[in-house]
Amino acid sequence: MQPPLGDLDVDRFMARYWQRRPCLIRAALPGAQPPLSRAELFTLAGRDDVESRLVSAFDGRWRLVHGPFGARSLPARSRPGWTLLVQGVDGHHRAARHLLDRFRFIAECRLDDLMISWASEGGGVGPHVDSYDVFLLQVEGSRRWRLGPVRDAAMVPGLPLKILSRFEPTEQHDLAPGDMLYLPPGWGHDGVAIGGPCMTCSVGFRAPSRQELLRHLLADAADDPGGDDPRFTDAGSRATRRPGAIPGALSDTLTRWARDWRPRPTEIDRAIGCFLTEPKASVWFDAPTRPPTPARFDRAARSHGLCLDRRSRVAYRGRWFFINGEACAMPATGARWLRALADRRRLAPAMDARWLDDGDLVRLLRTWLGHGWLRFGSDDDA
Ligand SMILES: [Mn+2]
Repeated sequence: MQPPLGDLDVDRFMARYWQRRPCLIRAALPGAQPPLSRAELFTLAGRDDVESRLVSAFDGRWRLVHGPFGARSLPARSRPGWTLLVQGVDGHHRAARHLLDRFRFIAECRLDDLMISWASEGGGVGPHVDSYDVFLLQVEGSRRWRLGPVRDAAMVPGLPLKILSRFEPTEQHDLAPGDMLYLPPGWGHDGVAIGGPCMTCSVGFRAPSRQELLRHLLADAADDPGGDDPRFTDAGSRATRRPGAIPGALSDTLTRWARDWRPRPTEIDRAIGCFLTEPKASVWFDAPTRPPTPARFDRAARSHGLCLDRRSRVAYRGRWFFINGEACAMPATGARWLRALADRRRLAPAMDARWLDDGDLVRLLRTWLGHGWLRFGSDDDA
């Protein structure tokens, strides 16, 4: 599948622009269509398992409301100055997920989600800055983007959303359907619908922070002391006259435990993979009501193949395979098939599918299918 970069070579894009500087790509995806209609987007915003926001600036007053939004709770489409933002559309819509598949020239564990915004004339979320990389693909109508480096990160105080108080754009571009703007983290930007309503797809990539990793690593370590878990002893200590004070020996021992603690390399590997494949809090999987018997699994997999659920996050490294925040040791013979599943998000059907002869692999796949993480067929069928 072609990367949506128009005439720009993907290696050149990565070397010159990724994480470095903004890049405007005219006709990045010629003939781009909205992956879903405005009506479908509004319907999604009415669901309580979908994260949505309404931002308006009526009479110059910024307002932010969180969804879900009932059919009649959004402003009139003809009223200028508002925008609806729907997060994680890729988890709910096939064409939206397919759009993301074009961005697989970047490791999937860096992918955040597809956010789609619909703005009435003049609508936008104001000048702001993000800590994520984002590809802003125009799919309907026109949007005027102004952007520039952030010299002053101060926000307008007292607003429900973060708006740069001193935004000094250095560039301005009007994007038509098929045009795309790439922004690295830390660039100020402001996009406004011009000449009528518009729809924009934001393909966001997450950059993990050290704090986020440590939270996972320490939580894992807390759950699994890993063999010996020493306990403080103070035989021979004297009666205290200051019972409120922490005894020196106690403090020394605990300090030493904290200082000497090192995660084992395998714990680090696990924590990294689990952290990077953790589904978002809003994600739920639909487990099949009746998991297939081994015989039916074999028949269905041979004739339809398997694919990952749209919401599943997978990754591999070394002897570990990670799926939706869980780690499993790579099965010895099935490793190449699991890596293929992660790289292509599916295992193709074939009557002679050799991956179905691998008992360890099939046991894993059946378990994951039972969780709703995998399905028979391809994502085109759903
Ligand atoms: Mn933004």
